[in-house]
Amino acid sequence: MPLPFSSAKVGNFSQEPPQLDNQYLQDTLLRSFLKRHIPSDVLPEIDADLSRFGHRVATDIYDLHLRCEREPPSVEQTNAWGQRTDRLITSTAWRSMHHISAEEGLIALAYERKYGAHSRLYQMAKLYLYAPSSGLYGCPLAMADGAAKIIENLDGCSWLKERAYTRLTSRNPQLFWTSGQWMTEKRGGSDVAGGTETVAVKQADGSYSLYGYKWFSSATDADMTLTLARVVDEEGKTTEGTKGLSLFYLELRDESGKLNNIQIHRLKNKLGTRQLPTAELLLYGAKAFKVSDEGRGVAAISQMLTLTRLHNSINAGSSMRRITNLARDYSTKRKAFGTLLKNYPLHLQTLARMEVETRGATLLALEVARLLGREEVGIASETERQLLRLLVPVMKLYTGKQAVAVVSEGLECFGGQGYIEDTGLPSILRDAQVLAIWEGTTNILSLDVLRALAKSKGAVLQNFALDVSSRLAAASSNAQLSSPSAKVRKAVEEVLGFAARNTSQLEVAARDFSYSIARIAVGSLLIEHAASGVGTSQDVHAAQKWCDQDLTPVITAAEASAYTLDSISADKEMVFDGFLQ
Ligand code: UCC
Ligand code: FAD
Repeated sequence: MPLPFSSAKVGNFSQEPPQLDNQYLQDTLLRSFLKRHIPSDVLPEIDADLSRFGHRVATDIYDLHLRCEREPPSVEQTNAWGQRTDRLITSTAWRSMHHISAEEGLIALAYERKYGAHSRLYQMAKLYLYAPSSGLYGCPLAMADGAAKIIENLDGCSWLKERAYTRLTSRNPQLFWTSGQWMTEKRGGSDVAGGTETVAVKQADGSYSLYGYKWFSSATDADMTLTLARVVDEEGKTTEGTKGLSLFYLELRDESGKLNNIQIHRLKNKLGTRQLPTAELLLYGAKAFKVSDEGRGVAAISQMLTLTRLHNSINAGSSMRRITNLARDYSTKRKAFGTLLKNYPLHLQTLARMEVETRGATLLALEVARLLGREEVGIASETERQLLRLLVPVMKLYTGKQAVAVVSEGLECFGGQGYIEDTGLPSILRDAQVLAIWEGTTNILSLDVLRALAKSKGAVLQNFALDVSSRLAAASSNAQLSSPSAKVRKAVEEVLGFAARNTSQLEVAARDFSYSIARIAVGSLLIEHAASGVGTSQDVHAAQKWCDQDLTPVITAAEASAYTLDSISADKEMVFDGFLQ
């Protein structure tokens, strides 16, 4: 006799979900890069810390990360009596990230310099593990790091070093501060000089009162910020353009938590990074202190940009790593047409392409971290300093875009599940999309590459070519790497030749040119790594595959004629074809 009740039938099958294992122990590239560069007497200590942390980012920290996404911040502008409160409400998970960041020394590691030039690389390796489990807390950390860098290098200003630098670099969660970076206003975030309307009025005590509207301010729960404004002179006038901008330090709240003449106008309603409170802020007399020479604001904040752009690329590489690891694991659990996905050569090829892109982006970011570490302790050569200046925008523009492509491909590896919110997968793509936009868009960074070229009067390109050549020389005795090396050499010749022949077209070619530099840089790094003492047959394969699939420099793929006035005019006709206004 049938039972009167039964539970709904949903079938007997349920898919085993993808699993996160220790993210450090799984990461052969990260580990071998550290082994290659960190002296053997200190490596075990660093290795032990990263192994422990690699487990945390897959367990307790990952749980907090998911909670940050589920419990986004909000703002209470007024209380029940209509009084203005501007109270920013963040989740306990988000606030736990603050504690973890301090305790794990995620900023401190770089400034304690316990491991000299290797300290920066160690910090970035740790952030690489943290980023995809950080609930976007990597964003305030990036800005805190950039602010610490600026303050550390200030001439004098001992009060600020005492007050802010010690907190930004503290391991004590109660003392630890994060920073904002307010550059963007309504008129412009790329053209900061054209966009900044904020003015600074000098006060009798030497401080300034800032009046303006900051259009994007991420991590509004930060303790301090660095921002740009125009000093009002005695006649009440300001100077237009870059020369009118100075850099200011301000604290967001006083000891009692009251905002410093700042109103949180609204929180941005964003595609991704929803864990992160990004606000529009009205400054109506915020008390601030000038920390650059007058008119040197952009040059002064560019040190911060170097740091935040490196964080951006570390995030880009690690989001690619995260999705690739998850997709790889899933391929061992999901069956289609009677067998596991990993058994299909076509699926494996997709994973392999993602893997190569991930390795390339990661290697480029780690190399920049290594160079920065050398620069910070004063042992970088002039060539290395120039290389760093060139590679920062190249790295940021390339890895930001690749992250979107690889993460998008990664979601497809899960089929329909890749599109389902509570798998935790779609947010990886949403959050990756911002990596190409903030901290300078792809085009703006391409133009920054040209700025670096101009500043060095072209010497940086020659140094880049020499650097590539010396990396390839290390692979000369490895027959398996001779064909990839030849491809890189040819690409260098073509790209440098193009730059020399087409100086007047470089602005239009800037993006393709920068991509070409990125591809050559990554190719040479993969080859060098494969040829080094830590290189494995997988590293050799990755170098070969990169040079086959990615190396063709964009700049030579398109004819130089693509950048002429005629071609631009034809592009314009086509783009505006049918445009009605
Ligand atoms: O988006 C933002 C925060 C997001 C949250 C944080 C995320 C961190 C990652 C975390 C991952 C989870 S903050 C906003 C970021 N905004 C930008 O990146 C601005 C984009 N625009 C640019 O970068 C432009 O190129 C500007 C604003 C720098 C261009 O301004 P100007 O006024 O045209 O600049 P000039 O006149 O060319 O340069 C002024 C001075 C020069 O120095 P001098 O006078 O000594 O010759 C330049 O050489 O600044 C110097 N300079 C630089 N120096 C300019 N850019 C650089 C640079 N990149 N490095 C060194
Ligand atoms: P625009 O400058 O208007 O650019 C629009 C388009 O034009 C872009 O594609 C750009 O590449 C292109 N373009 C512009 N000029 C040129 C040119 N000369 N040649 C070719 N192409 C060009 N900013 C802060 O200061 N602090 C923050 O904390 C912060 N947080 C952010 C958080 C999020 C989630 C987002 C999305 C943005 C944040 N920003 C922040 C702002 C961000 O830095 C800017 O949005 C970004 O720099 C671009 O500026 P814009 O929006 O004014 O774009």
